[in-house]
Amino acid sequence: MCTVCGCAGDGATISEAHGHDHGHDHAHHHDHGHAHAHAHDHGGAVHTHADGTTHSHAHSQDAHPQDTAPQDTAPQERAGTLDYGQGPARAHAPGLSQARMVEIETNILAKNDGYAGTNRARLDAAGILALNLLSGPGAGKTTLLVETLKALAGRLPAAVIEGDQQTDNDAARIRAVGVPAVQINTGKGCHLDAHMVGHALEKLPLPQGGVLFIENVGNLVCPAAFDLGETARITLISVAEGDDKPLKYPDIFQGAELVLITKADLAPYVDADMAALERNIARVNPKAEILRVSARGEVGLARWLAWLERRRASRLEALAIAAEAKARTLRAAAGLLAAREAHS
Ligand SMILES: Nc1nc2c(ncn2[C@@H]2O[C@H](COP(=O)(O)OP(=O)(O)O)[C@@H](O)[C@H]2O)c(=O)[nH]1
Ligand SMILES: [Mg+2]
Repeated sequence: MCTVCGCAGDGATISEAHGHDHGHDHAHHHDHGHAHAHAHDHGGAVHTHADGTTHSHAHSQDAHPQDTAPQDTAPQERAGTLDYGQGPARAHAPGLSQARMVEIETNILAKNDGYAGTNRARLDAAGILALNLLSGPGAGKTTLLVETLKALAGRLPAAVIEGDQQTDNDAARIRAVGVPAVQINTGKGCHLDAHMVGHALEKLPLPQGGVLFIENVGNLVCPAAFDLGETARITLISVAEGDDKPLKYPDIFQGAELVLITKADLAPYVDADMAALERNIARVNPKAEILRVSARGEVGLARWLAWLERRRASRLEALAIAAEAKARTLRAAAGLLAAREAHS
């Protein structure tokens, strides 16, 4: 995953929910282990930091002799394929041993999980259904969101966090339909992480009892590894991407509760084999629900909206059950205390 590209959100900036600009970006330092990743990844690569400073690292492998473990980094070879995904890290980076990659990953993900837990607690407290939308670039996430938000207007509260490497185009598209949106620019980063989302949550009017859509950076690989504190993941794949993509990029499909096959209107023009695509999604994730949708001509839009309403209802019900259980525990504790006092 991201130990390969070293991306850990350096240079990320976060915009205001209503697009107000204070004349500068809000840059945040992200303390989740990238110091390690930077010290060892891309020898000589230039890094831009949150404070705008830029510097390059030009470490030779000699400086970190413990990182070189040729037996670890050799790919498995079979029938014309060099497979770099078989070691403990299931990835490869020049000059890094598998053990070091696992250590870096574990550090980054443990810190991320801490922030994700904080986000989750906040979203639980506000009764929010938070959906992490994942896809390759251009699968139609923002277009579907715009159509969805228009349809939901006045029915349930919503807000959006947008993730892209650069520009606030997508947040502007969301704000144009009257829904608050915060844009996160990840700079060289290829995914959102829970720390960035935590900052974005501070800038949003939280849609109490409603839905928070988090549009992740368009990328079928890295975003899969990062828990943002979401309630559920939705993976989108357009009919034009090829029916074998779930097999080629399984991670992004495996964690999804729902897979949306987008741009269904284009299926006849791109020779899409919908049955094969659905079969391949089911092979990597048999539990995922699959819906075909189009933002043109409204194919499947009603079923998608019904899924959203259902999911929001089940989310609120689950939170209510948890709150009742907690209330029972508190009452039992109070009863126990009262009984003890009566005895003493
Ligand atoms: N024909 C068709 N085009 C779509 C559909 N959804 C999105 N697009 C187009 O696909 C391109 C990428 O869409 P966008 O929403 O920006 O994708 P994102 O990168 O996943 O947010 C744009 O040119 C959209 O107009 C759809 O359902 N049908
Ligand atoms: Mg988009």
